Amino acid sequence: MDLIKIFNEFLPKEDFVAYKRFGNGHINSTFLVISAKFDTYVIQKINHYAFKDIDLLMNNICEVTNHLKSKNIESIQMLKATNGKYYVEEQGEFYRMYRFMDYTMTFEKPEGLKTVRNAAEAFGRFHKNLSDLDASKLGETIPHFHDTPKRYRDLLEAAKEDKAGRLKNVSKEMAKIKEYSDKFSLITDGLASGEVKLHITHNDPKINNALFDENSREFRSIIDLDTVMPGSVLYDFGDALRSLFTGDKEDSLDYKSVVGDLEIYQAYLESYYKETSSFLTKREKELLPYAPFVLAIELVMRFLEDYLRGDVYFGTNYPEHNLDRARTQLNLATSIIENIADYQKITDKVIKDNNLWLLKMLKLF
Ligand code: GN1
Ligand code: MG
Repeated sequence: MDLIKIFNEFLPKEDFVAYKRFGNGHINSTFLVISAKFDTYVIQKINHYAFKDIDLLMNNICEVTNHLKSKNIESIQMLKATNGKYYVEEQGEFYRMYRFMDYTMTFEKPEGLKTVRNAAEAFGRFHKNLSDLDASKLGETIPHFHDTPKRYRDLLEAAKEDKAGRLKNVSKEMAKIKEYSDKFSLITDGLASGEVKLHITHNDPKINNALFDENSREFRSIIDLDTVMPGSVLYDFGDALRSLFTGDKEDSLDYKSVVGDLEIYQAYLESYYKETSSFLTKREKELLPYAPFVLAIELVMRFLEDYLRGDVYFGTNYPEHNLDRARTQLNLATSIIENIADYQKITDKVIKDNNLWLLKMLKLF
């Protein structure tokens, strides 16, 4: 890969000085680049095994960033290359580039409840700000991305094929997942019946996909927009919490150390609900406590499927990496569902308090 050449296809008149590998994503390869003018850029090699249609992918991203820009909301902006596109092709690989947002940082785990609240507000506003973007302008970059019942069928298929000869190592996990199968379609059934609405959602709202100001720790922008497409806000709500509960322990070998945290749940819900209560449907509100479980068990299936297929999708550092990730998320999913009554209680209270506050405000008028 010739990064200098790629850089100059976006900025023919600027000089490239240095680069380093950057970020902790499992899908794309990311590089931080500095130019002779001391401007910093991000170059990403797009994983086209995961993203089959690069034009559709880049079109989605530009629709979203332009929409945010039109509302004066700070966000990353893709650069146009000399070929007139927002990506270049180099030896069968696809690259894109954008200006790094100076003085920003990401968290791999929350720095206390303040980060949790900031992230919740950020993703809640993201949903709100994109709610008037015409969804028909966006395509599905990965079809059925959060279709949990389909993810389960894919897992069973991978188990049947057992391409990597690893099924023998995962019988306990397969049995445990099966126990939960009556809950896989909670969100997709809602979408099918219309009780859960389609929105433009992020679909990968890991805590490290939000940029924060280095000094104030305030939220600046949401990144990693590859999976922004029509979906349910419950996907984002559930996955953000799954990621906050997991923190930087997604690869932990101490599986049992990864469990749900009711304090984090409450803080996230309080801030998220303030931003979104006006458009959440009755069914969406009912499903809030279940969403982190559904997204955690779905990720168990995805890691396990990849393990059974021989590690073709997620980047791995050692042979059992996907299995360890699956076990960690399985412990998390189990801990959430075993305590679902507590998640429910907190949800009821947050919704009730919000309603009371609204009533109080109404009385003032
Ligand atoms: C991938 O790119 P990254 O690491 O932020 C994955 C997510 C998973 C996550 C698990 C496109 O996200 O869906 O939740 O790994 N993204 C894609 O860490 O599959
Ligand atoms: Mg990422």
